[in-house]
Amino acid sequence: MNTSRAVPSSAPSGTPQPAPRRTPWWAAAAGVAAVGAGVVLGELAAGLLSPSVSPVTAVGGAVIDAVPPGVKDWAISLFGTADKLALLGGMGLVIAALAALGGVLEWRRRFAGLAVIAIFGLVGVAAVLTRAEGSANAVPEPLLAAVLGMVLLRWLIRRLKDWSDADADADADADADPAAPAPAASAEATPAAGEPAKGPMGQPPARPARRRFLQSLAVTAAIAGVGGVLASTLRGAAAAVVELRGKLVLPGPASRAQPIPAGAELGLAGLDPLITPNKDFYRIDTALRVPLVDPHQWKLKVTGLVDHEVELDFDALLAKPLTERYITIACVSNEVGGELIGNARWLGWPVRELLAQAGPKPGADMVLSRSADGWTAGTPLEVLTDTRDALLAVGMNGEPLPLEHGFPVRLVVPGLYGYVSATKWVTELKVTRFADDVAYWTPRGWSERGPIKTSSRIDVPRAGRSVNAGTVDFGGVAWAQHRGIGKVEVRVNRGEWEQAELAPAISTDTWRQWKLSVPLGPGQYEVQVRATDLAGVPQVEERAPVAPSGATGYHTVTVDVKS
Ligand SMILES: Nc1nc2c(c(=O)[nH]1)N[C@H]1C(S)=C(S)[C@@H](COP(=O)(O)O)O[C@H]1N2
Ligand SMILES: [Mo]
Repeated sequence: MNTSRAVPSSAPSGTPQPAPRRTPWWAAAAGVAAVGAGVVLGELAAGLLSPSVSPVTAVGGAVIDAVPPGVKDWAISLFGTADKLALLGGMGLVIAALAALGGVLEWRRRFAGLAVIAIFGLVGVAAVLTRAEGSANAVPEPLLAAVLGMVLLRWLIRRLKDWSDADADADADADADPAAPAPAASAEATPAAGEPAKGPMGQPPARPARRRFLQSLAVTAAIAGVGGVLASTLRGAAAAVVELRGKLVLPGPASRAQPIPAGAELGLAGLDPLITPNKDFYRIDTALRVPLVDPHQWKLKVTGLVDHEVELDFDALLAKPLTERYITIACVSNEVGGELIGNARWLGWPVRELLAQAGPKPGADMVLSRSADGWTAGTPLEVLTDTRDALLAVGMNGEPLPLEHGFPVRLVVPGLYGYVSATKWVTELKVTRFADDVAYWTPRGWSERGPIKTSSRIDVPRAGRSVNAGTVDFGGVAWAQHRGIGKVEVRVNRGEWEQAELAPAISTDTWRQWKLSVPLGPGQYEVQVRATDLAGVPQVEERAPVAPSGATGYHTVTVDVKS
């Protein structure tokens, strides 16, 4: 270390020295490189230790959860299916900016930048801990990332100081007696091998210090780069499964899907399509990194309270007589008026057939389904053994399941929210009892049972849109899976409920479209919708949040009618 440390940022100088002025930029670069290397190694470690959650994906997931639904919808409408990519890109920019700031702070004041990185690490730990998919072995990664980032930043800033000090010394020499020998020939300022030796009168001793800093920066950037390549190679494994899926040809159904009755699709502009295309289908799971399951390696085990354990591989499953059904699935986290619901044509083998082979023992009342990434759902045994079309699904809208929707095999159960039934990448069905086993979300503030609540939504006119005075067309969807929708009503400005026209239903397991034309003069109106199921039970008016068992309340939109 140089003993004659000058004040680096305000070194008075007769000859203008570029380095000190550029120093904050180098400090910022040091911050970005150090944090980049840390983050990348954290991701790599996560790839090995806890494939389902990494520091970055955990923070990303936390951001997704924290963002209000309006902003989320806006981001999805802006970026479409690239919303997760946009989120990761945006996070990258924010992290880089804060890392640059950390570098400059550390340059200005020792530990200030390290504190910034430590906060990064703590945010990462907090995110990992609060993520649904978080587990104990996901905690060390953000800490490792932060510690590495801090060590690298400290190292880089020290070298940058050496360079800056050497520059300042050179300035001082230039200002002082030029014949005097250069002071403070410290180890750091000693020319390295290959560096031309400097005469006392010639080049400033800044050169080797500069080179050392730049070397260190390059090493750090290389760690980040190589780590990044490795991390993305891990991700490239996805490509192999994508290819297997692409080659897969699914058999036809032994039992065809219900025909779609004429008029089931009202064709109202702005109304969600009756059948949700796979690419638009909402995706909810705890895995920012999609589990990659090779169908040829896939096995499903039926275990627990059964007469015979059963094991099924993918070819055996495809050889079964398959059933095709339209089924609308929904997420318990769907807000009133929300989009976390979709209707698809699923192809699969009825779960009850599989359970019949296994023979559940008396006393069993729950099936704990487990996915390749360890997530679990607890479904009432009776729901999986009654006559409804609960499927071990392999196909979605005529294709193999998309990777994000559970390839190669998932559960689809009419009438229950996804978190208690729709296990994607399913690998085990354990027949058990609610008293003995607890599913993933149950200890996390969500109810043990999750029947879907009767709900309705206004899609047209879109909230906040203005429409022309005259006859205004309202339209939307209503759902009460496995009970069926019997009636949809609309009211304007809390007036009388008016019955909407209901499109024919595909089945009681699917949503139904509705529409109603209302003559409206110019002004602003509050419009509400409510549905009643086929048993005559209306949806709940009282507002309730999504936790613990699904939102209730009437979807309410404000419509501006222009003259
Ligand atoms: N393996 C796994 N399966 C899962 C989940 C999950 O986190 N992991 N989430 C469930 C939830 S909460 C819902 S709403 C549905 C959503 O299915 P989708 O993403 O195909 O729409 O998947 C269910 N299956
Ligand atoms: Mo969900």
